[in-house]
Amino acid sequence: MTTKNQELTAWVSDVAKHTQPQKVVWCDGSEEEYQQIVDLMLNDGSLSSLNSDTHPDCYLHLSDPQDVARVEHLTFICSDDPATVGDNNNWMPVADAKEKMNDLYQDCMKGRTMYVIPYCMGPIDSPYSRCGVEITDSPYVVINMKLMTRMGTKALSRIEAEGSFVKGLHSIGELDPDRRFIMHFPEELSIMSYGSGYGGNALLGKKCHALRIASWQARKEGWLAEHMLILGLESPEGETHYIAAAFPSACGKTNLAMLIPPEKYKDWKVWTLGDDIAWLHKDTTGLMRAINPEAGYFGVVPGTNAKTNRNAYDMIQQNTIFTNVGTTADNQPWWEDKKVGQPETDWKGNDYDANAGPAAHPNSRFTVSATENKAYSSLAEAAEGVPITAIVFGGRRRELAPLVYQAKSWEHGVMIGAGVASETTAAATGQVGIVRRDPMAMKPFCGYNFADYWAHWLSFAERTGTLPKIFHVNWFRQDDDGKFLWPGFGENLRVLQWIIKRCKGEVGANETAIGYLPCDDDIDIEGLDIDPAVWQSLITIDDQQWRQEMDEFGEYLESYGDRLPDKLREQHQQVRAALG
Ligand code: GTP
Ligand code: SPV
Ligand code: MN
Repeated sequence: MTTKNQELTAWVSDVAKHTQPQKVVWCDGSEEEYQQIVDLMLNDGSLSSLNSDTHPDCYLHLSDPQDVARVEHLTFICSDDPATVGDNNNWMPVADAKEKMNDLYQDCMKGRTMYVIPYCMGPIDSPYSRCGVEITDSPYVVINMKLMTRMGTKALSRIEAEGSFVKGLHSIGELDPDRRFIMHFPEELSIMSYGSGYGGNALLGKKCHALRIASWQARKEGWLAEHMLILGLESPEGETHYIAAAFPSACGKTNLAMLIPPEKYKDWKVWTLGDDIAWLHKDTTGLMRAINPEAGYFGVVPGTNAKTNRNAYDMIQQNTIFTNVGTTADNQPWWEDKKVGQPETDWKGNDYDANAGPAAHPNSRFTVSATENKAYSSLAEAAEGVPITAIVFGGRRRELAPLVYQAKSWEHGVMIGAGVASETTAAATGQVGIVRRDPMAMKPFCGYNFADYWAHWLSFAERTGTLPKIFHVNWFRQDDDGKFLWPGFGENLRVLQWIIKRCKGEVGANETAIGYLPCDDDIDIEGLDIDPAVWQSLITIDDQQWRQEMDEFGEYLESYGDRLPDKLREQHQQVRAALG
């Protein structure tokens, strides 16, 4: 296969000259091609089959033990203007980055196959979708891109019709952490990634394209590219409201997007539109609409069981690629908190030894097409996306942040989003469990200066009068023994119900300095084993703790200097003053 697009032809030929692959394969995205590459990987041992009776068409890939998560310290935004990139990113001048990468790429595909993967982020016929081409020497990337994106012939046709596309060059190199970089060149819509085969480092359509590059484009063009799930909440009367929610990595997006209502609310339904990324556009009537640029899920495996997330659990019984989980004696995948079976091997392929750490890596993942999800919304494929009623921010905070609260205005909501802080997780390399600032859950993903990003968010207030209402949630409050105070998972429906009632003006609230909190009886907790004192602590705030939080947040905001939008500073000052 070749293409009519001359820019693409020239780029592929230049890359091949530079990297010297044994052969070049243009991917068509067909099932046959997927199966061929799976077979090839089964032969060379980079993939193994799982139990075909219990898990038909499921495979296991064990990545290099030093290559199991995103590497934020090796991820750069390259532009000649460091101020545009901002202190929230690692920065490198374009020429330096190119020189470094071109050295690494020299002859790096010798003896390997170079795959050319045209892909479309978003429904193939949506005006909001954007295309890209990833060149990679990793067959693992090809099969993951097949499940995660609309990949192949149709995407290539759209590229030929449109002309423009994001160029992503990827090589696993030697998988040497000292020769590993993920570079972004937003001005020329290109990505260069070397030395990792893992998730967000290697599946370039995901975080590199759909967030870092797209956020840059979105600012220029007047839309938003966000680290958000999208769900539809359908009431027993058949009314559906769409919610977009931003939580940091491994903080519950997949789980909320696939929520199964508890028994008491079995007439309610949650539909999944997306579990990780949302592109938000204001339509011609002033409504904010969302599409999910992805077509599959790259989800956290540990913790997934028939109780916490039945939909996800069922979804990954077939047609799934598992990365870095353990296996049972009869070759079923196994992970911590699966609740059934016993591990025989661990994620490094060794015999399981409880003293040597978990069987599944804490950031082990499943890759599966969205169409395997029973709760996949029919509107997920709609070219025009869905209208968003509420935007929800959240984080993993063992104290401070109440279960839920509502912003008093759009501007106040932007400040709440900018104030998101969360305990770090295994999704990125580095220490786990330390609270860090993660504005809008975009710290690792915003492709430009956060101060300009907040100004862009604020600008939506002038674009339309019918913006979504903004909320903040925290499912992760703990007692002194580390026990979660809120049951979470399916029971989070009760909080979503309050959010929608607030949006419809059907319920009052308790006005506090930080926003509107639920009144005592307005969230139904019947049937939950929650002590009344604990419930009170979940729906009230500690002024002293919040004064300290707002002081720290204020210092963080001021670190952005003159670029910080005045409106954000004013919002912060108002809340701080109201706390006394
Ligand atoms: P990324 O894919 O990394 O962006 O993560 P995500 O936000 O989709 O996170 P995910 O839903 O996969 O959840 C990560 C971890 O949080 C899993 O181990 C879940 O079991 C756990 N989790 C999710 N929701 C809840 C909840 O409501 N309460 C508690 N206690 N844990 C939860
Ligand atoms: C995240 O880390 O937020 C993920 C996984 O969703 S990755 O694709 O590796 O970025
Ligand atoms: Mn994510």
